[in-house]
Amino acid sequence: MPIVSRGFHGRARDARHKLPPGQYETADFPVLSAGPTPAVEPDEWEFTVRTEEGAQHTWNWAQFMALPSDTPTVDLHCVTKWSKFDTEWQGVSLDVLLEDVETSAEYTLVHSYGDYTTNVPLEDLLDGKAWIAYRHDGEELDPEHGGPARLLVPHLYFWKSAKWVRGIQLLDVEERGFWETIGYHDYGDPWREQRYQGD
Ligand SMILES: Nc1nc2c(c(=O)[nH]1)N[C@H]1C(S)=C(S)[C@@H](COP(=O)(O)O)O[C@H]1N2
Ligand SMILES: [Mo]
Repeated sequence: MPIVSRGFHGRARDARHKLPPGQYETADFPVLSAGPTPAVEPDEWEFTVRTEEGAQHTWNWAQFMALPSDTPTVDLHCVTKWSKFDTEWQGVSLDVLLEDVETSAEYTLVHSYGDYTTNVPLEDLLDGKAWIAYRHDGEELDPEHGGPARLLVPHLYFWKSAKWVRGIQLLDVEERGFWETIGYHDYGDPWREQRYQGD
């Protein structure tokens, strides 16, 4: 009988999870912010979708809370090489927020309070792939992790999941965000290890 280490079979999640190339698993939830945590109170929070034609759709916190929400459980993959499995969120699907928005744009630039930006193709925000999340692990989203609300787009490297999100700008021509401008990949697929421009 072959000798198989207990750990190999012992972890139920091995059946469901794989690590993208170059990543390691952590149980921690590291905080990675390029600047200070902006103080954004829900009663001053607004989320705006601006189309390539200049039309604006804005939700305040009460309107946003009244939208139907999902409770996705997802794996996170940060470009600094940590991955975290089975994180639990509550948020509004971008499908809901973009439902009545008329656009033929292919690109988006996501904007945060505090001026962080990141570019994501529109199709990567649709079809159940992205949320504006406002709860994590059964609690209100911690300000350090992006509260009151952050983008959650877990199939791309975690820098695409903009914390303190305040809006999405729809664009016909791609514009690079904060990290993409200084050398990180425009798309950022962890499974293809697209860390830097040219990967
Ligand atoms: N507004 C804003 N969003 C951001 C960042 C940031 O610096 N500012 N950092 C990104 C990076 S590089 C990562 S890995 C994740 C980290 O999220 P966390 O601090 O909740 O782990 O947020 C992303 N979203
Ligand atoms: Mo990151």
